[in-house]
Amino acid sequence: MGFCLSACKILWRTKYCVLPVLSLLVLAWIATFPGETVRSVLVSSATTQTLVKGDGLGDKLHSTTGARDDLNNPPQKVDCPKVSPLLQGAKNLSFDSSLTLNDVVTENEKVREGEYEPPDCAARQSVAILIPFRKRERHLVYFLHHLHPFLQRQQLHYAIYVINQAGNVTFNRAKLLNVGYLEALKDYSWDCFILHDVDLIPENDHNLYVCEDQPKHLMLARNSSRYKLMSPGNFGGVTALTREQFFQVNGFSNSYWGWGCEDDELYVRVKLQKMTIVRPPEDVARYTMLFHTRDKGNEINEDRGKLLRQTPQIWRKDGLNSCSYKTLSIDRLPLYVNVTVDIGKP
Ligand code: UD2
Ligand code: MN
Repeated sequence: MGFCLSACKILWRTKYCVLPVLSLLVLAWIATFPGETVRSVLVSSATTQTLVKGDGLGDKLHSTTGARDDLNNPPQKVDCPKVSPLLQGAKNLSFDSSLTLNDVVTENEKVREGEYEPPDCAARQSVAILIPFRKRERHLVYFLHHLHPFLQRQQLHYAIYVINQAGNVTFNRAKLLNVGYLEALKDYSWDCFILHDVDLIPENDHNLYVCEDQPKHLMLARNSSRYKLMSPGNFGGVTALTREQFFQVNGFSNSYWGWGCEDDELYVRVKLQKMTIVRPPEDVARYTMLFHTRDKGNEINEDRGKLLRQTPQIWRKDGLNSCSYKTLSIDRLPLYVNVTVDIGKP
């Protein structure tokens, strides 16, 4: 009994030393484990922490199997083939006067807000189609009716933007296309821009609506000129420039009010940058032009020749970087994005 009492007294007096000594002993024991074992102990304790922190299924999968990525990102699509198997070649186009915009909406249920992506493969380019527009509703119905299936057969990721000039002041095709470029880039970083008159319908889907390493002129012949080849200096109607090419030339001039020469001006800008023009094969780059007379408000621009001669001096300060406008509305309609814009006046 006396021995017990004195042993207890000793333990009581040394109680502050016993705990640290015990801890040191445990640590020395862990240090004798092989490296891998220690690491796995640390990892599993971290895993446990994650599991405790998150209460969703996602967190549990992340910390245990890493399978969360598979759940959130569907399997990557393979690239679409270089030549789409859906192409049909030359086509005789028809223009049924009873066709309505609603009919075209019904025909194109897979198009959402003017945008489409091939379901089975990853498109090789993302392409924004820009249409300068005012009061050509009938032409637009035919354009959408033909272009949506045409672009889908080419297996493109694309969207159609209609840039609608508000008011009745003189039309300015070039400035509308600058606005289209700037507005479309707010939606998506498009690789390629197709600058497209609303009244030109491509006849052959081998005329590919993609960009090349040089600016491309896609319209070489049209029915209204009995398919006579356009002169090599022509750059109007339908052209394709990458995001970078269009940026490099500072877009179009904003100063071409009324009809004429804004397309020639873009050509001069391209040449000033030492770029060349590429073209599809002649038998492929054919278009049907929908009939029209000169629109009211788009009279011939009498200053066009004088302006054109000034291009080398003005291209740096007149273009995308000086394009001021007021967006009045952006309507995401089923078959196209309608950007209505006040671009000012001459
Ligand atoms: C030629 C060019 C065109 C352009 C124009 C001169 C070709 C095949 N086409 O077309 O690219 O250079 O001359 O400016 O070389 N628009 C409207 N509403 C209007 C006026 C014009 O929507 O009131 C749009 C529409 O997209 C039309 C485009 O602007 O297709 C060009 O105007 P155009 O058709 O009157 O000119 P055009 O056929 O002489
Ligand atoms: Mn025209």
